[in-house]
Amino acid sequence: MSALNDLTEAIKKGDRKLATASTETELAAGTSPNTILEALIEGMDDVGQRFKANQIFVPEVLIAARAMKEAMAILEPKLVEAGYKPLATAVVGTVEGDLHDIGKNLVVMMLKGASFQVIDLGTNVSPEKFVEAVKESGATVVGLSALLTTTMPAMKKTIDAINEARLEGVSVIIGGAPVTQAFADEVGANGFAPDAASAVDTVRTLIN
Ligand code: B1M
Repeated sequence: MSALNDLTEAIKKGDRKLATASTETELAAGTSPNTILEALIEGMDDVGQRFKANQIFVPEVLIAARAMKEAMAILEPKLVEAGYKPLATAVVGTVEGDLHDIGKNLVVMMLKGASFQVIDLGTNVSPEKFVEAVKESGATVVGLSALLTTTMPAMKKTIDAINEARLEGVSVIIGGAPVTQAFADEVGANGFAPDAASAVDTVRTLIN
């Protein structure tokens, strides 16, 4: 099997040693950083699809994401040298009053794995902080996560703040266990996703 196939398989299996060794082998062989990135993304896409289909669960996704992260740490400087541009920049966080971050972290990992630059604001993020981060970074995507019914209104507050700040060309996607498409429509979000893999699909649609 070629090292590029090894790379995709390493991410699918969450084998960080194979992921980092194959990345180094490919770089040493002169393979372009973009080609290596595509192989990594192919692995992560597969993980996302199997997660969506309930064939694998959160621990497997976290293990795959860790392998991806370690391979990316080797690849990133080479991508920068090669003038690589991420698909888009996304600002992601859990809304004000809410400290749950496991689902949000999965969304962040999946987006990174799909070639997005992600600014992770963490948890308990105020509307003002989201607006400030978008202004500073020029992000075109904002991802909001909420796990509590009591913090769902903070999603609307954040969307209202983004609209009031007249941030041009910014799409907002929301998600989290109590969040539904109907709620997303009600609060004026541009997109909703029930899980982290679907979040990547939705964001890809929003930026096109
Ligand atoms: Co809390 N908690 N919790 N909790 N907690 C829930 C959410 C709850 C349902 C438990 C219950 O009562 N059955 C309940 C909410 C009830 C409600 O609102 N109706 C609850 C409560 C009440 C509370 C406290 C108020 C408890 C208390 O102190 N009395 C308190 C609140 C603290 C606060 O936030 N201010 C609290 C605290 C905590 C812990 C700190 C102990 C811990 C969080 C640790 C952490 O996140 N670092 C915790 C946990 C772990 C849970 C449960 C058990 C698990 C949540 C989780 O991580 N799920 C949860 C009960 C449950 O769900 N079984 C519960 C796994 C995660 C992968 O799923 O986050 O849904 P999820 O993410 C999914 C999708 O929703 C989606 O993709 C992810 C992966 O596919 N998704 C997005 C998420 N964000 C997205 C964003 C997107 C798109 C998709 O686009 C941007």
